[in-house]
Amino acid sequence: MNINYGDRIPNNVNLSEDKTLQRALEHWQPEFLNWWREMGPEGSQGYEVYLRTAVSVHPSGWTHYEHVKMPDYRWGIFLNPQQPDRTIGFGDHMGEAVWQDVPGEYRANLRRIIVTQGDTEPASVEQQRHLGLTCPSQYDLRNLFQVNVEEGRHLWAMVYLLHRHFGRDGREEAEALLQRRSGDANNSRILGAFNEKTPDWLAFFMFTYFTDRDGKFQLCALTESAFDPLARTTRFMLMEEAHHMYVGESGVARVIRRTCDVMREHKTDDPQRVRELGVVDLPTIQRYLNFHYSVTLDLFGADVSSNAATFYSTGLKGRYEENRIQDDHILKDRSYPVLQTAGGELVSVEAPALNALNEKLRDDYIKDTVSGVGRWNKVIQKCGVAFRLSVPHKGFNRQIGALAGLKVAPDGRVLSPAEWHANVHEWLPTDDDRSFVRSLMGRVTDPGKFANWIAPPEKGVNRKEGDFEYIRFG
Ligand code: BYC
Repeated sequence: MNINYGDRIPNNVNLSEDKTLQRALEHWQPEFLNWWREMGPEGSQGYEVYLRTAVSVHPSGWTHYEHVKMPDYRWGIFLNPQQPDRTIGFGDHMGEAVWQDVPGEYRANLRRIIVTQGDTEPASVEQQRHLGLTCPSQYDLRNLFQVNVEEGRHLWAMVYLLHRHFGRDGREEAEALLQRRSGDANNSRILGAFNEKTPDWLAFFMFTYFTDRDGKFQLCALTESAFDPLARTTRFMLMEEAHHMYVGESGVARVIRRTCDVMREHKTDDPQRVRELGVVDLPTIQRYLNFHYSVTLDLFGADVSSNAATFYSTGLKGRYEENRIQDDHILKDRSYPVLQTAGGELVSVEAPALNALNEKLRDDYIKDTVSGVGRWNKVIQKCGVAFRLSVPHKGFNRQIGALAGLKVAPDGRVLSPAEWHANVHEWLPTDDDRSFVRSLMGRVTDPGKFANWIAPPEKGVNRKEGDFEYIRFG
């Protein structure tokens, strides 16, 4: 297979000169395309989609928009420019020069972190594979596809690191990333949330708001890494992550706005009546929020984790905004609060700070998340509706860590299994909620038209006018 490297694979890693990398990619790229055809957006291969392609790390490298068939998308490999004299900012190697190659003793752990990160990217494309069939508009369909191709690029980013720095086992891991499948009982994706279905567009917007935000925090922690190629790659990925979270936040806001407009117009706050009017009632939105939030909290790992301590001490993974934190960046004699149960209640106890780093990142995530929920509440408030959304307690519906399996109400009360089962239908989406939301999902593809259950966006992509043809269906 002949690849014109500079053109076909935009990159700043000197691909045209790197024969080893070329050989690895020549093998992997066709397999990636096979995976894309099999597991990428269903029925979309012939569409020409108005997509943004990253063509350089310069800020103007982002302004490249054109109609392109997705299998022809130019998945590129970009690392943010190397910062001369960068030193390690935390852990046992603090103050030493960052590494351009993988130290032998940290190879297994680094590979594991890169593989875990890489695995989430194709997983999310698989989860979102059927959504295009029920898109609420061309604008939204285009955003879905943009998210999908960028997750594909994030996979490339991790595969580049595996191919370039991990030899044969890196190549094997890169292949395995194309073989696991979201939700497959025999060969599932690594982390729990990436094996859940994304069955409808409300779930998609919640996923991009909540779960892509886990991406933001995990990537931020990896931008601190002593392994400089990982730090520089993840720094660049964060630019794309920001767009995904925007799709989520604005998507949910538009669903809320439409619901509130209909409630006001028909002077009703009865969820059943609201449903009859063809929009998503606010309690159902709250239940979706509870689900996606709690499933995403699990992605941060166990509250007390020796893996997390090792990753930090050895310099592989830092904290969110490490250099803004005022402490010794070694954390050996510090503590951090985590939750436990005692006497049927959740209580806060101090754990060694090094072991509690997953919990610290989860807490940083929670702060960031809550502010966006506040912005959704402003939309509701502006419409004069009394309802308010909120995030449930950190212990609600957890499956990973010390709180796993505990029955905790959204307000933090520890419940008996019987109390939980009697009330869970008010807190998590029921089969009925999901089939109602599914029943709203038609397919709207006329330029400038939107499904009844969602308000139009405030502005078009790349300042395009409302009836712009984002997709040429061919
Ligand atoms: N599901 O010591 P612990 C994104 C396992 S999202 C299933 O706490 P550790 C994106 C764990 O593997 C960001 N299993 O684990 C978003 C371990 O297994 P072993 C993705 C889980 O190592 C949207 C055991 O439980 N990036 O980019 O601290 C669209 C003990 O746990 C889960 C990263 O995650 C789970 N949720 O793990 C597209 C960054 N959690 O060793 C993309 C890389 C834990 O006992 N990953 N386990 O067999 C890491 O830094 C860490 O591995 C984790 C925490 C954050 C996942």
